[in-house]
Amino acid sequence: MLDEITISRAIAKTFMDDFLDYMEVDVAIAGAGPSGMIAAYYLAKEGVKTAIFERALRVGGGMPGGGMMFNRIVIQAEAKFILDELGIQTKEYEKGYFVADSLETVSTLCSKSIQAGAKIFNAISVEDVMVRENDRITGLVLNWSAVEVANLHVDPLTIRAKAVIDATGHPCEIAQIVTRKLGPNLNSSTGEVIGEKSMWAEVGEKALIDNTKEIFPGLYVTGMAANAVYGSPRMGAIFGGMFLSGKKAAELVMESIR
Ligand code: 48H
Repeated sequence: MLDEITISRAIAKTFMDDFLDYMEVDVAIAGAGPSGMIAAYYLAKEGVKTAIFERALRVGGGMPGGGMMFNRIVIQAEAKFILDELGIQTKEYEKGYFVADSLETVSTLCSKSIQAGAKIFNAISVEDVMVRENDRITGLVLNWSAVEVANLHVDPLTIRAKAVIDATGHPCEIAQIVTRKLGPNLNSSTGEVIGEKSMWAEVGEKALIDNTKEIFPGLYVTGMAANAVYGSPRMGAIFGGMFLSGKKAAELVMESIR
C-alpha cells in the first residue's frame, strides 16, 4: 500500500533538512550553468560546503541548446582534460577542436557536482546580497522563482556564505545588484559592469580566464558574467573557457576561505 502522505512527508522533510543545513555554507553560487556547476564540482570535491541557487527549473543555463539549438558544444584542446575527468565523451572534429553532446555534458556535470557533495537548489532566484559593515558580501537573499514570475509581494529568506560566486551568465545579475545598491565599487575600470562586447571567440575565451576573479570583497565572478563585467567579447558555442573559468573560480575561492 503506497501512502500519499508518506510520499509528501518524505519530499518536504528531506528537502527542508537540506535547505536548513545549507543556510550556512562555505560557498554560495548563483546560477547552475556550465561555469557555476564546474565551480561547484571542484569545490565540493575538496570538501568545501557548496550550494548553487538556480532560477530555472532545469540546470545547464545556455548549454543544453548548444549552438542555435543544434545540441552540440565545441571544446578547445586546452579544456578537454576537464571533460575527460568527468567522463564526458568527446570527438575530435579537427585538430584542437573537440565536440561533445550538450545534453550529456549538462547531465553529467549536474550529477558529478551533486555526487561530489554540492547541493543544487533549482527554481530559487537570487534577488539580493547580504553585506556587512566592511562592505563584504556575506550571503545571498533568495526567493522562489515562481514568486518572481508572478510578481507577488513576498519577503525573501537569506543564507550566509564565506564567499559568493556570480555565475549568472550574460546578465551578471549579482554584479549588477552590487553596483546598483552599493555604488560603483567593483574592481573594473569604471567600478561598474562594463558590458559584454560582440563576438570574437579567440579573444573572448582568453579574456574569460583573466576576468575570473574577486570583483568585490567576498564576490567572485565566473563564466559569461566575467566577460560582461570587464567588457570582453562573447564567444558563441565554445565552452572550454566556461569550464576553465569555473575551475579557476573554485581555486581562487578555496585559497581565500582556507
Ligand atoms: C539564480 C540565476 C540568476 C539569479 C541567472 O547563462 P549560463 O549558461 O552561464 P555561464 O556563464 O555558465 O555559461 C554561459 C554560456 O551558457 C553562454 O551563454 C555562452 C557560452 N554564450 C556565448 C555567446 O556568445 O552567447 O547560466 C547562468 C544560469 C542560468 O541557468 C540562469 O537561469 C541562472 O544562471 N541565473 N539563478 N538567481 N538571479 N540569474
